[in-house]
Parts: sequence; C-alpha cells; structure tokens
Amino acid sequence: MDSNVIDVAVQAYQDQRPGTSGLRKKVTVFQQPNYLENFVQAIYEGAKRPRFVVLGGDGRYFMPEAIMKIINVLAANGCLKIVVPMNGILSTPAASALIRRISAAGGIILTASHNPGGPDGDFGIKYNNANGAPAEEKLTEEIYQISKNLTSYKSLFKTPKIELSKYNVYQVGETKVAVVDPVSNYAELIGMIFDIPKLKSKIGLGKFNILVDCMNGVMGPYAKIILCRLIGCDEKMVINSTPLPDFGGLHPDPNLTYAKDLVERMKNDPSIQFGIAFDGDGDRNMALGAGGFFVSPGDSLAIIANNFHCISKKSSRGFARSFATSPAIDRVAAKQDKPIFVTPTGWKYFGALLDRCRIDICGEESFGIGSNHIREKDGLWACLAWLSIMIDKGKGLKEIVHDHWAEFGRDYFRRYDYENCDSAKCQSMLDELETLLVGKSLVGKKFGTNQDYEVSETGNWEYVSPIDYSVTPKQGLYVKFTNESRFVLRLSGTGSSGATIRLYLNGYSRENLEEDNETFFKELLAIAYQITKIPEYSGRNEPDVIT
Ligand code: VG1
Ligand code: CO
Repeated sequence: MDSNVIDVAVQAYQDQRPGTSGLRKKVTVFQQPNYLENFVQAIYEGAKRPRFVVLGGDGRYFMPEAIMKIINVLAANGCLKIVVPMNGILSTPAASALIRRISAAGGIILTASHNPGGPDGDFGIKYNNANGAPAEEKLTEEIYQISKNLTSYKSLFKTPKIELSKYNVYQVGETKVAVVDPVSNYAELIGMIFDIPKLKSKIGLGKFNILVDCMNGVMGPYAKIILCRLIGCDEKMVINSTPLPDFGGLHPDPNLTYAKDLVERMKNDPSIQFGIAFDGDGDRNMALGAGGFFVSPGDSLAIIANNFHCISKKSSRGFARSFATSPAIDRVAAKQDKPIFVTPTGWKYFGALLDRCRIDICGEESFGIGSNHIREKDGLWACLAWLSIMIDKGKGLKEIVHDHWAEFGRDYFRRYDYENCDSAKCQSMLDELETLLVGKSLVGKKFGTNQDYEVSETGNWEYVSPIDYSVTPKQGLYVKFTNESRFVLRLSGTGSSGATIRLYLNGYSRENLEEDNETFFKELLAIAYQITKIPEYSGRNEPDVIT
C-alpha cells in the first residue's frame, strides 16, 4: 500500500441512514469526529469504489471543510480523478449534467437543499450514480449497513493543499484533482435544449420582464450567465444571487411562505410578467405569473407536459409523477394517449424510467420538475420551459393556467406541513392510522356536512417498479373519496430534527374553476383531521407551512 495512506481506527455511527435525498443532519452532527469521513468511506465501499468522482455542492456552511475531508478519503481509497467546481459551488442539476458529460463513475453532492444553513443549520451529503441520478434505495441502504459496522477509514498521511478558488489540476498522490468551471458545461447543455436566440429576441432588453429569486443559494451564477448573459435579462432582476453559507438567514425553500421577496415584489410591481424562485441547490422552482399569480406545482408539471412541443421537436414518450403529486398530469397523459407512471416521493425513483426512455417529463408536488436531459429535477430548465411556452403561445402564465383548467378541469391541491413534531407521537399516529386504513373499515363510510365525501379506497401506498418489479412499501397513507377527493399523509424524509408531518389534499372540479383553496378544502381538511387525528398527536391545529 502507498506509504502516504493510513487506516484510521474509528467507532461507527449508528445514525447514518440516508433519507429521501441523502444524509441530512445538523452541521454540529457532521462536525463530530470522523462523522463525515466514516460516511464517505461507506459510500466509497458501497458504490464499488468509483475511480472518477464529481464533488461539489450548494455552498452551505461547512462545505469547504467537507470538500477537503472528502478529497482526503477518496484519494486515500485510490480514487484516481476528482473533479471539483470552483469554490465547490455546483447546483444539483449541474452536478448531474457534469457526471454524465465527463463519464464520471459517480458524484458526491453536498447539499441539504431547502433546509436552512449556517452553523446551527443543516448539512447534507448524497451519492449520485454514473447516470447522474441519486443512488437508489438499494445502494443507500447498503451504504447505511456499511456505515454501522465501519471500523476504520482511509486517510492520507499528509493532507494535500488545494485551492478551490483557482482553476488548476493538483496531483495528490496517485489522484488528480481538477478544479473546473461550475457553469459552462450546464450552460452548454441548456443551450442545446432551448432555442436561446428566440428566447433572447423575445425576452432580452426589457421586452419581457422577469424576476428571479435565487434565495442566496447556488443559483446566482447560473441565472446570471444563462438568463442574463445568454438571454439578455436584466441583472438587477436576479435577487438574492450570491451563494451564502447561511443563505443570508433565508429558508431556501421556494414556496409562498419562504420566497417572500419574490412574492412581495411581484404583487407590488405589475410590470413584472413572470417570477421564479429556486431552492438552495437549484433543483426546484416556484413559478409565478404577473401580479404574483400562483401556479400549483401539479398544474405547472401538467402544463409543461401538455406543451412539450414548445420545448422540444421530439414528442414526449411518457410522464411520471410522485404519488403525493396531483393527478393533473394524468389527464394530459390520457388525452395524449401516453403512459403515466406514479412513483414514491424522491427523484431517485425517476432515474430508471428516464434511463429506459419511458418518460420525458416527471415531477413532484414539492415544486420539482425535470426532463430526460439529466437525472435530477432542474429549476432553471423549468424556468426556461415556462418562458418557451409563454413565448410560443404569446400568453402570460395566468392565461395559460386558465386555458388548461378550461380544457382539463382543475385539480385543486394543498400541502400542509407540521414541522418539528414529537417523533414518537407521530409514529404512534402513523401506526394507528395504518391499522385503520389497511383494515379498510372506512370504505363506504360518508363524511362531511352533506355526507358527500364517501370513502372509496384506503391503504398505505406501495410502489412496484415497472422496470425491475422491486417493491417499495409504505409510501403514503391515503384515503380516497368517490367525489375524486383524497388525502395522503406521510412523514418527511429530509428533516434533521423531530418529525415533519406532510398532509396532502386533492380535489377535482370540471366546472368550479375559480374557488380559493382555503374554501375548497375546508371540509376535506376537517375530515382529514378527524380521521388522522393530527391535532391530538401533534398538538397542532395549524400547520407551519401551507403550499
Ligand atoms: C422533500 C420533498 C420531495 C423532494 C425531497 C428532496 O422530501 O417532499 O418531493 O424530492 O424533499 O428535494 P420529504 O421526504 O421531506 O417530503 V430537495 O430539492 O430538498 O433535495
Ligand atoms: Co433541492
């Protein structure tokens, strides 16, 4: 063995099970001795010793130290090439694009996405495969098993000196570490998908005003190069555009509650025709029309799917959505006679469908939309998709949404989040509810003041992969009603402390298109509270966030 490599004996940690999208914990947890090194060693072994790795992340607090520690462990393990973006900053979609472009064996992405940052905030790490997609459940589970039994990790005897602020190639023992430009490869890919000259001629130089909120996450540099330099948007209209380790105190989750700057400015300035906010790592987006008109994520997904021809010359082969997402896209699939796949929460389930060309558009209710150009959801792609559709149709977002409802009917949707609840109590709530719903005793029962909510189906949703027929059970407790309403309940898999309950409400109407969500869901919410007992178990009558 290389004389520069040593085995460092360690105690294994027992809490390194990745959640919906990687391992996310408080920064202070990651700062424990060997915590990060152990997990990286487990990744390296679980992923079958990838020799060529992309490494970068969303710029959050602790990332620079983490990158150095990871380079050390990877190099000591015999990884031959590590590609790091300048300053380590790499959006999740750009990471997926880079892995694919340079044929890396995988990528280590340092992000906790929408979770707050800073010394008291969260840190996160996830592994993506050679196809650029987040590691599937089988691999993350294997990494977890390895982490629990780890007795040592490999380290270089002499720590290398690498400057991430300059383009350069370093030789670290047998390993080459290349510091590269974070944006150019992704920008090139985007340039191949969208008609940039057309977008520039219609949008640039004040012809179409857009406001972009990067929430102090990773997206500032991408928005400035692609939206401003290539398409001609005004730089002043890209706000919160410097990646900050604590996101400037913002909660980089693109929703109506946390993207306050965007929402306020859109409401107060009618000259802005389109607005978009991205999350910390740039894979999710919330799009708004003039005046701050909100398009629900399920509608946004359905409309992009229905108008795929405005983005691509090829026609789409199929669509997919997560179970908790509204079925608006199912109606588009039915009309176009295309398959629609329904998956559990988390992008890792879309990878196999994209790889086999079964789908071209997929998305989630949490404002994540993507296509087959990479294997992650992509906030900027969604922004350009919306711009292309608006320009092609010569209509604003609000009008396009209304046209869509007139054609397909409206899928009402709301998500209620109850954050930081007591984990043990939430588990008891889920156990009790599961017994009730799997037992099917509610089927046929009627709820609501006029008894018009009749239960048609209940259960705990299970995914059977159409690719390898593997089964992923318990992906959401649900109650469906005969009037096309339903609710779904699950616990978040991205939080770092306590439990976050997510309650998703759905309803559909062909005629009633203009009701506000609050009124539309008043009765269904009361029924959901009655059946799930959220108020009793969580001690909350109100959610922390509604989207
Ligand atoms: C949440 C969202 C889910 C998304 C995941 C990762 O997961 O609901 O749709 O894929 O975050 O997104 P959960 O388990 O907390 O509901 V990201 O952009 O935060 O990496
Ligand atoms: Co994200």
